[in-house]
Amino acid sequence: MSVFAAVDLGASSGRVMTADSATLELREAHRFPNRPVRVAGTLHWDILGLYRAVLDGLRAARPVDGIGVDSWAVDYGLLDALGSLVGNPVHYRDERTAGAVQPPGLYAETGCQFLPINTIFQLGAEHRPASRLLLIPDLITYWLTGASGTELTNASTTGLLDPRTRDWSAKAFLLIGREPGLFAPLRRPGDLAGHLLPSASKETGYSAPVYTVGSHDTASAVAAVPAADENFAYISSGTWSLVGVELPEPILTPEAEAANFTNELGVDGQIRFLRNVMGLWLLEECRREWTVGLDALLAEAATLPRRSVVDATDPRFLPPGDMTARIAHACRETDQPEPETPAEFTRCVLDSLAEAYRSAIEDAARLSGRRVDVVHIVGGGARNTLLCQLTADACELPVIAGPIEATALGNILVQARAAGAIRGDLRELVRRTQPLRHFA
Ligand code: LFR
Repeated sequence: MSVFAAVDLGASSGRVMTADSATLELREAHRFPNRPVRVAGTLHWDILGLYRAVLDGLRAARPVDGIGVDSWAVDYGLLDALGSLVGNPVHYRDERTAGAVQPPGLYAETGCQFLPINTIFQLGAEHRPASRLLLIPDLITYWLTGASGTELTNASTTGLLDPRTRDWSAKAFLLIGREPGLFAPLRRPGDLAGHLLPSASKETGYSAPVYTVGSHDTASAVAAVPAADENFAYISSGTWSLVGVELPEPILTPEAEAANFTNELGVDGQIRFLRNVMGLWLLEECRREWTVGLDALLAEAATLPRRSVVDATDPRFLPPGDMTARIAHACRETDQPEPETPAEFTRCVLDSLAEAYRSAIEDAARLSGRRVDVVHIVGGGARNTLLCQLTADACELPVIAGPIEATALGNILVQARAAGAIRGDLRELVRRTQPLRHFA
């Protein structure tokens, strides 16, 4: 039996989780907040604080047989010729990309849904000179091991990769006047990234191999969806909700572009054909204005009727701050009653999410021809009983909720398979070992 540690950095919190290859029972070694910092008008990630917390978490995890790192996508750190960090990574919610527009022809090349946060648009607004760019999980892996690479699933969110060749798109790089050599060489989930450097081992108290995993958190989460066959839709529900189907090949048609669907790579080369929905970010941001606890809010929201629904894919909800005012404004604009109490806002957010899920699943099925018999909700949102039920009602499909820590589990499964500690169908292992809840 071997034990593996997943470093999973989310937009509002990070965690180090462990599981052994026999039971796949997840244990939390360390959980820590991830609080962005605005400096001189720019919103940054506190990357060194996060790295400190990763080391603390790995020490708390005790000796493990492998480590893998995943995080949110699209963001990066820049290094100089000596490998030192150039400035602090900028948060994708910073306004520097607010004016971004999709160049014609780009979608047919990269299959990336137009979102101003995409790396390609961030690079358009980037003025710091650098020799090398490392995506966030690759940067943490670099600090742990000294080895640099660009993990493929995360590379597919940059807007610079061609999902057909699974390699960089020369055309996309030409558009922004950069060279693919800015990125470290591509590596794949399951590759050995390296071993903990002596300086890192000193902090953790042990040495261990570091594996490349689906370093895009959504790739790891969808790897741990307990689907029994291909006729399913998934909702990876956390700060964002990523909603779609899994396909063997990308869809790069004008119809897919118009429907704002993206083609991201999965851990075994699958395509995640999905739409980004704002997700529980809407509620997290509202809650920063209130003092009521989440359980009380959800209990009261469950007693309320559905009243107003806003478009939970609207980029106006992207930046932080004033969320209740923005939601109320969106209701007013569409002649719907404005929520007034925290419970009413909560109900409006959850109904809006359920509605956005229904629309994304219908569009995914229509555009791909894939039949959807069941909806899997994984991630933190799988804990939210009201959201799961509203989703089942809106989609008129059965919903299976869980695992809640799908990302950490997907991360560990890929390491364990690479190390030869587990074999066979990863999803079958998830079905056999993880608690799931059913909604109809
Ligand atoms: C989810 C996620 C999404 C990505 C967004 C921004 O945590 O990784 O897949 O679109 O964050 O990076």
